[in-house]
Amino acid sequence: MVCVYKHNSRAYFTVGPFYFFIMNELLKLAVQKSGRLYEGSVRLLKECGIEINNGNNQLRVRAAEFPLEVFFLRDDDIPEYVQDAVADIGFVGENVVKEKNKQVDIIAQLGFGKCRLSLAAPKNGVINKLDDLQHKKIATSYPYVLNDYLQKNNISAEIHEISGSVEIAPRIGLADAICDLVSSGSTLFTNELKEIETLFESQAVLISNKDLSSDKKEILQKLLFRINAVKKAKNNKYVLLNAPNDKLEIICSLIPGMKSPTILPLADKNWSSVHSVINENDFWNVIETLKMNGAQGILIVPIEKMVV
Ligand code: PRT
Ligand code: ZN
Repeated sequence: MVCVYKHNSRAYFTVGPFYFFIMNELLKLAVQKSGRLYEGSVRLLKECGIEINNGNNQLRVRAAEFPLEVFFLRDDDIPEYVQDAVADIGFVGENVVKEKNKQVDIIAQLGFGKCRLSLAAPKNGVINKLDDLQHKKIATSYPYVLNDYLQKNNISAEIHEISGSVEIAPRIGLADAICDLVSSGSTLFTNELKEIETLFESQAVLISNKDLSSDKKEILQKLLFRINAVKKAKNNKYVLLNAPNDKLEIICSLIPGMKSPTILPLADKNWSSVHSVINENDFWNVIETLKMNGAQGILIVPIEKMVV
């Protein structure tokens, strides 16, 4: 049976033991229209159970079964639109947030679009470290963050702002060095440049307007809950192994899991099956130590969602 009722001016409906808010408001999310962050943004929403169909290349699309409206924009515009409440939240590179310097809150790191902003100079030239940039010309699309970084390090250099193909600037005589995003390093390599200093590491982040209504904050919390479950699942693996009973204590201490491991008896009375969760970061060390302590038949399985 479905029941609809009101409490504190909010509408709810219940289906059996479950209850749902009836959201009148939609949270407006800005994502990149096309480019390096588009795929990751849509994939993350999908992993959160939020389907958006941008088949006709529309500017805005209503998500299915979640109170979200997605705006497709150029990444450079997203911080300003979020600051001005044209959008409530956005997925955008932290590098763009820092460069645009708008009044927005960074709520979460999203784990894709990873890169770093670095200074680079010709491979066989005289510039090998930050101090060598004194009174030199640097080409960049990041004049604000570069200027800030140079000032903090007492370097006086001439900044040339260019909007694309920064990596060719030294070769055509426009600048002595560049400041640009690097991910694999192959663009620097192809252009015979070497990295001399990293200003910061970056990845896609979730930014928010500073004055969301309480309804919108509530939707944002629901979205964050899903994003965190997806991120945790990606950082963890489910592990199943067989352990001799006299080694159970040490093996369980190596893979404590979320609360504690599950231990199930095997047909062979001297052995047990242990199930737990293992973090991606120290994965190989832990697996080697498990083996050294007698674990056998170790199976590692990906986790789709993880709610702690
Ligand atoms: O059209 P719109 O303005 O929306 O997009 P855009 O062309 O300005 O941005 P886009 O799609 O190129 O990048 C969007 C975001 O992706 C950036 O703001 C970063 O947050 C992130 N990102 C991650 C990168 C890179 N990696 C990256 N490698 N953005 C750009 N690059 C470029 C870099 O500028 C350089 O030209 O790739 C080259 C270096 O790559 P490697 O692999 O050769 O080192
Ligand atoms: Zn851009």
